Amino acid sequence: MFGSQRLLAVAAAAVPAGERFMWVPDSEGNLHMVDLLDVEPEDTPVPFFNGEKDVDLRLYTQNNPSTPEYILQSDPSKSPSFNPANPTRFILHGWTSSHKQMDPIRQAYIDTGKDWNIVLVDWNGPATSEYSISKRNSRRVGEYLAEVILHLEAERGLNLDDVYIIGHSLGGQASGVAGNRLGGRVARIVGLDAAAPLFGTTSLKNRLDPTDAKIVQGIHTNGGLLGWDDPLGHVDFFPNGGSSQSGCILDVTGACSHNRAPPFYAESIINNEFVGTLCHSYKAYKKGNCDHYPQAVMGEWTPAETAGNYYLKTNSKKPYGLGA
Ligand SMILES: [Ca+2]
Repeated sequence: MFGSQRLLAVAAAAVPAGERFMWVPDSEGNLHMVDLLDVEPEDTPVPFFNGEKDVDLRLYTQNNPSTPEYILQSDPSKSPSFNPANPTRFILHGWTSSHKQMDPIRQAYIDTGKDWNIVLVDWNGPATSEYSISKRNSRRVGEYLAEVILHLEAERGLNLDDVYIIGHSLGGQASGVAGNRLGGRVARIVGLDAAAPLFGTTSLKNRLDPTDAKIVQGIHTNGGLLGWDDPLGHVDFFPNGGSSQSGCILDVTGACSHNRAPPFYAESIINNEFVGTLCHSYKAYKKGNCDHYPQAVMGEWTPAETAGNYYLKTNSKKPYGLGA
């Protein structure tokens, strides 16, 4: 980051909440000014959006662990390894990113040795616009994903009881849109620090909330800045309090903390030592006031009946999980 940008970042961080502009870092760490009042009517059409062209659905299985097949509604022969008998996971990246950001999650599923349909949803083109435009595009990505899931259900035997949608940042909000258009029938949606900027006035139809799946889990790592602060699911996890992550030094833009959520999830798949404790605040959790309350693991293996707000601490580097 250039020196002047760093100064601006510090200045932006010093601006009290409620101001009009904020700086949002892209996947390269460059800062972009976002006008928080630049909110279009919610259902503004998205011109030139072509789901099959703009969104790649990259399927990986134990047959093709690292070379994708592409799920196309128009040509099922491109994804012969899809097996409806296996659990399916759709994984969405965030703003200015690509499937590469979420590849460690693919690897973790493969490393379990179990059979899965792992689908990395790459929407890099629509994600790489001005933030407000990408925010609007993310709604269409969610709608397109819902169309594809309906197609897979009708034509290829996909069972929505075996489907999780996992999305980071803008991809987390897009996951909620997909779930909404599917009538909340998907088994689980996980919002990995689901995006906050410009979503403050967005209706529940177009952002992640508990009606979007049978179980919605929120994992909050930069709540109050780049990520959604309040609980948004049936169960919400707040690692290190949910706003600032261990080892993220001088994280004035929030990028380091925000981008911890995907590696937390990847680790949770293969080696889940993220043990949360039900509590009413991080302060109370740290004091030990909730030590006698229920515990649950965060991420892929959270038991279905888990509900409420869970707090945990993590390491500052891999492996992040600390155990009970
Ligand atoms: Ca919703």
